[in-house]
Amino acid sequence: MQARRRPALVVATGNPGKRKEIEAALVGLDVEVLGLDSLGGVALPEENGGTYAHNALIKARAVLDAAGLPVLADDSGLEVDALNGEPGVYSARFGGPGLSDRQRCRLLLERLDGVPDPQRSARFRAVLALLVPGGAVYLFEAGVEGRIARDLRGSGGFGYDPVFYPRGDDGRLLSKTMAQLTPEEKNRISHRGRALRLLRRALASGAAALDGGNCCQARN
Ligand code: ITT
Repeated sequence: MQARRRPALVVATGNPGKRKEIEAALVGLDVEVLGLDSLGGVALPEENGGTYAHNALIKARAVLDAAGLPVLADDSGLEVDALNGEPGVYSARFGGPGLSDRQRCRLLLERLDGVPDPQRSARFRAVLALLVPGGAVYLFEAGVEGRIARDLRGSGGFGYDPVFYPRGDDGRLLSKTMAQLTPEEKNRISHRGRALRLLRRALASGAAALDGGNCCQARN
């Protein structure tokens, strides 16, 4: 009897921090998780959509067209209320190209200079797009509320984690930034962790399938 091959799932991201978090959250699922590096040079297209969902779909579609395999893409960002929701979908490009994560964090703190704590509210949002050959499209969206710090704290995670104090499930502000949490702690409360749990639930219940289906949208 031939052994059944596990279905493949390509994680369409060039961000190593995201990739690590997504792979950790998919452990135990009956899928073979592949990175873009295993596809031999598939490049992500320019993200010119105006929403996280649009950009996640742009990335997933390009990789599905190139690889012909189920694809999972993440588009996410940090929305700062005192900056009218910026940087939002432009989070990766905030301050222009060539800046490091830490330089972007510092730029954000400069832009918030003089803004008092109660007005430093912000949230991370993530949309995951799962595209399956044959046309099925699934979107999973989640967020985490929090507050922008006054300086950088911690060295875990990536991106804006050192300047973001998240709120826990009870709504209370944590005393650690996202970069001071362990990967497991971050995953439990983060936008991406929550969206990935929606995805896991959909795959486990059969509401989403890597070999067909229609479409669905789940929010948290
Ligand atoms: P890919 O498009 O290749 O997946 P990217 O980093 O360009 O990688 P996005 O376009 O979705 O991804 O940009 C999201 C940016 O938002 C990311 O670069 C970070 O600056 C920020 N961000 C998203 N999730 C974050 C998280 O969990 N912690 C810290 N910053 C995060």
